[in-house]
Amino acid sequence: MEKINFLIVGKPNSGKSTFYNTLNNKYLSPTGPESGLTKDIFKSEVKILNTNFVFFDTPGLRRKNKINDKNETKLTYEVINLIDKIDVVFLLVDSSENLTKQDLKIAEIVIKRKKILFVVFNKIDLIDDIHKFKKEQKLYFLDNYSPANTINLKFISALSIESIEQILKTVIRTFKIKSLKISTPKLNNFVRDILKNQKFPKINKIEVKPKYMVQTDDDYPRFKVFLNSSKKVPQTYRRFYENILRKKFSLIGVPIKIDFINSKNPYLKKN
Ligand SMILES: Nc1nc2c(ncn2[C@@H]2O[C@H](COP(=O)(O)OP(=O)(O)OP(=O)(O)O)[C@@H](O)[C@H]2O)c(=O)[nH]1
Ligand SMILES: [Mg+2]
Repeated sequence: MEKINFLIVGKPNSGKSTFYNTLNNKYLSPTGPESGLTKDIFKSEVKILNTNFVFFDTPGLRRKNKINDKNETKLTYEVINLIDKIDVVFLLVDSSENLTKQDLKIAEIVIKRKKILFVVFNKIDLIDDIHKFKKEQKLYFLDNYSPANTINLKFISALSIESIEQILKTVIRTFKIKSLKISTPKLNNFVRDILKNQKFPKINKIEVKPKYMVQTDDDYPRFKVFLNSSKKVPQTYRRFYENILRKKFSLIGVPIKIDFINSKNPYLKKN
């Protein structure tokens, strides 16, 4: 049976404990309007959809310069360290406040550690024009986290979630995508196809083309792509390649990494 470690983080008062209780279908972690209510990490194990979920509720993370309590500092480090041992992070944002620097800072940590990230706009019931709100947030992430396929967006009201199962199904699906292993023949069929059908961006007037690619042995989809060029590829090329690769293999909502290897690389000569 699959086991998924599921961490809820976010600023104080964003509704983490409310969401945690809803997931557990039990009032385990105290909630309330006062900020900074949760003072410890809560952990629970629940079997849902044939999956062992380990849920973690955490104290709200405040900016470092706002903390002057040793215990809070210690807990903040504990939460940040916990991210390493986690599969899925739900970063809860209070929809009635703007997305803050602190939210984005937490998101960056999760992205850097190659974890599955859901940015969850909670308290959506407090928003007047939900349609407009969703559109704006989606656009923001598309513009600032390109390709946006790294981040999953959700809009919920933790007080009255219609279907926890629906949310957890998405989580399981994304978890499976992250552990996907694509065979070398499949990857090279893909390379052959794009060589036939695609124009590649030029570097110094030369169209930079892939020759061969493999997936590495990491715990998230990571690839090595061997190129016909000896030049370091620019960010635009990386994005271009990542987009078509994600599309082809439906690598949506998960971190991926592509290492481009130039033909002058000694590794390539050896092989
Ligand atoms: N309107 C609305 N209120 C919510 C929602 N979710 C939580 N709340 C309220 O927001 C307040 C804070 O909720 P908590 O779950 O305690 O928030 P928290 O993130 O755990 O807060 P800390 O433990 O202090 O970091 C409570 O008064 C909740 O009832 C929601 O979806 N809609
Ligand atoms: Mg709490």
